[in-house]
Order: sequence, then C-alpha cells, then structure tokens
Amino acid sequence: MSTTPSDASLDPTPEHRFTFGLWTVGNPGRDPFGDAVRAPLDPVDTVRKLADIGAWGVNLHDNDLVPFDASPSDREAIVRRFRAALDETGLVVPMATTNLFFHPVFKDGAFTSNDPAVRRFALAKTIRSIELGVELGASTYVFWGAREGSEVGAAKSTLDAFDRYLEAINFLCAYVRDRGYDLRFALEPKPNEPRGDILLPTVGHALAFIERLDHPDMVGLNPEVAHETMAGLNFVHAVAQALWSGKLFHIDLNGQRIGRYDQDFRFGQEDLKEAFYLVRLLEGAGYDGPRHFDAHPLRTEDPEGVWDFARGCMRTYLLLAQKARAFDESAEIRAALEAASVPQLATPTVGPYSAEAARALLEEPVDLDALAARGYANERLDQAVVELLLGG
Ligand code: DIG
Ligand code: MN
Ligand code: MN
Repeated sequence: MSTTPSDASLDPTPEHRFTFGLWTVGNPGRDPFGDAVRAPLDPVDTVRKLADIGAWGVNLHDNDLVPFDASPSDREAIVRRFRAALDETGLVVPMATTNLFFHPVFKDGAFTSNDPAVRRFALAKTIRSIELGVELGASTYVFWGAREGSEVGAAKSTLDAFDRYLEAINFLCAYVRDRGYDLRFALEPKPNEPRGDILLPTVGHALAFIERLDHPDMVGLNPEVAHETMAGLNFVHAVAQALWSGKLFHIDLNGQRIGRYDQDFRFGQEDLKEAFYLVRLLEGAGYDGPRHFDAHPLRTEDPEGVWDFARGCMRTYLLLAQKARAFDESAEIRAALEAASVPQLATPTVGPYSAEAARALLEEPVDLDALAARGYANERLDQAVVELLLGG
C-alpha cells in the first residue's frame, strides 16, 4: 500500500457510504482472451471482508447470489445465509440489478430482443430480481441494458426497440407502484460492449428517454465513469447534468482511459484530475447516495491484491475529498477563481422575461473591445489545481 502517512481520516467508515458489487471484488479475472486467475468468492465471505475494510454496503445482480437455475428451496437457503451475514456485519444492500446479459437467451437483447418470448422472460426475470432486491433492502434498482443493441443495422428496428424498452420500463415501474415498494430505478448508459452499439449510450440519451416514461419521477441515472469516458465524453459534465436534472440516483465509480474497452479500473487509476473534479462535484453538491465502485481488480492480482484494489478505491476517494476541501480553503485558488470570474456565472443573466428587460438589453451600452480584450486567468487557475493535486 502507499507510503502516505497513515491518517485516520483516510480510514473508510460506513458514514462514507462506499459500496462494492459482489461481481467487482468477486471478479475472477476472466477476459475474452484468458481464463479465470482467481477462485470465485463466497458472497458471505465478501460481505465480511467488505465490512472489515470499512465499506457501507454491497450490491448485486440476482445471479451473483442466486444461481440462474437455483430451485426455490435453494434460493431461500442462499438468501437466508446471505441475510445472516448482512445482519452479522451491519452491511446494507442499497442497490440491486438484474443479470440480463450472461445467459445465451439474451444474445439478441432482453427487453428489446426481436423475440417476444425472450422479452417476456426478461420481464419475469427482472420482477423476480426486484423481489430479491426489495427483500434485501435495496432502494435503488439499476438497469444496464448490456444486450439492448445490435451489430447489424437491418437486424433491429431501432424505433420498435425504443417502443419495447419504454414498454418494459413502464411495466416494471407500474409493478413497483402496484406492490408499494420504495424503490427507484436508475438507468446506466453505455455506448457499446458487449453489443456493437448499445441503446441509451450516454447520460444525455437516457435523460431524454426518461421524460417519455409514464412515471419519470421514479427513474433516474446510474452514470459510470468508464462508460461516458469510453464515448470520449466529459464524465463530470455528464454527472453535473444528471445532478442538475435531479436524476443522479446512483453512481458507478471506476477508472478508464479514452478509446479503450471498458476497463473498469480502480477509482483514480487513470485521470486523477477528472477524478478530483468528480469528487469535488459530488461532495460540493451534497450527493448523499452510495459511492459505488463498479470496478474490477486487475487480472494480475492474487486474492490479497483484490483487497488492495478495494482499499485503494476508497482511499483515493477520501484523499480527493481532502483535496477538494483544500481547494475551497486555498486563498490562491479563490483569487484565481475570481480572476476567472467563476463566481459570476452563478448570477442570473437577465432573470425572467419582461418587455422592459428586453428593452434594457437592447439599450444597454457595451464595450465590446474591453470584453474581448479581458483575460480569464485559466492558465493560472489550472496550474493552481495541478499544484494542489501534486501536493504543492
Ligand atoms: C456494468 O457497468 C454494470 C453491471 O455491472 C451492473 O448491471 C451495473 C451496476 O453497477 N453496472
Ligand atoms: Mn463498466
Ligand atoms: Mn456499471
């Protein structure tokens, strides 16, 4: 582990709301070109280990806990044993989701498969998985449409696919309302992989889709660092728009380099400055949801390395949160922000429309030369951020 002096405030506690999926630390290291390098983890052991290292919660796909072909009695026994571990450790399950991507039946999609029988099975599987999530206490239910897409343009009527997607989410929202569950849905965009193109590829696409739903209030977003970054987009801008829209219901934190496959690296492993701006945005906006690390230990790692990975995710978040506080407390940065007129963006430009306001705009004298000549001190500001992050 790093040589940074041990600092109690860098010790994760449940108050920090760090969560991991069973599938993250339990990732056996298999990739398209290589077999597993680690043995599977028993979910009960994962719960105990996450509690030991200071995590708040654990998330799951249905089949991370209950095998696809488990009998009802097996399911009961597995869930009972898992709940006992949660009770023993105090770990919670804030989020649950459905595996609608691993079984071959979903190879043409789940909610948007061309085959109606597959679509109906996907809905049934999701309902059963929602029941599991509610039973474990989840308040957020994620939909990552891994297989909702195509590789062949003629093979999928995109207009029909959106109708089926909308139908499925509407039906499931109605199910949750009918059952009276306190559960919100969070759509997780991704541009591609495993499909050549995935529907709802970015935060923007998902926000537009949500507005077409019967109950848009129930549905928000679970943006992931790697997924917007894969698309070459600015993840901090995406999260800011989700927050600004009141739709940041959950977040998947990890590391990613632009132009690569979905790397799901340890949080902060790649673009540290963007990770800093993200933590500063979340902490500054008072985001009170889970800090979920949807990330995977490197395939190089042995079981001990898996927990280095998990501790690293949380420690980097806490270090960047410290840097965000230092940013706000820095007189030099405050002066640089003033020179860049950053605080002035918070003031309304003109306020609500009135004929007088429009007339005032038109009659107002403006010194364009002076406005065009002024600087915005962005070099000075960015250098101050760089030196803050480098420990200057
Ligand atoms: C991958 O980014 C997806 C799946 O792991 C899961 O459905 C979702 C929940 O975080 N993220
Ligand atoms: Mn990912
Ligand atoms: Mn994810």
